[in-house]
Amino acid sequence: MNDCIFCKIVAGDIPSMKVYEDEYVYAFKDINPEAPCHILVVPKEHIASMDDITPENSGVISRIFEVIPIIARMGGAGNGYRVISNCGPDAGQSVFHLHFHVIGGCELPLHVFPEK
Ligand code: DGP
Repeated sequence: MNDCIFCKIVAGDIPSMKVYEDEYVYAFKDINPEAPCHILVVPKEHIASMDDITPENSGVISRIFEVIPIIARMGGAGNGYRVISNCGPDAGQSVFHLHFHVIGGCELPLHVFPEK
């Protein structure tokens, strides 16, 4: 995708703080971290969101979940972490290249709406 910021990061056209890379997966530090460990894990292939996972492209999703525990430990979240993928406008997805936030490195609030 010509205008996709994460495709450009995967290609090395935009710099990133790489944490992990293999043939199918790229992981890098979020530019706006919300915890001591905040890493984005993306398929190298452009998939816009979770809504666009199909039987043809889903192999990379299992690969992502195989390597997330390694990536979390590399990022300093060995004591626990959370994986989030925002999908669509109500979830606040701002970059339309599928990505999984791996967040940890501290004790995380249990609830999406902490005031509840
Ligand atoms: P989401 O709201 O789930 O679509 O999250 C997108 C995340 O991507 C957000 O936490 C900030 C991050 N981000 C956006 N642009 C860049 C960038 O150019 N570099 C890095 N490292 N992260 C970015």
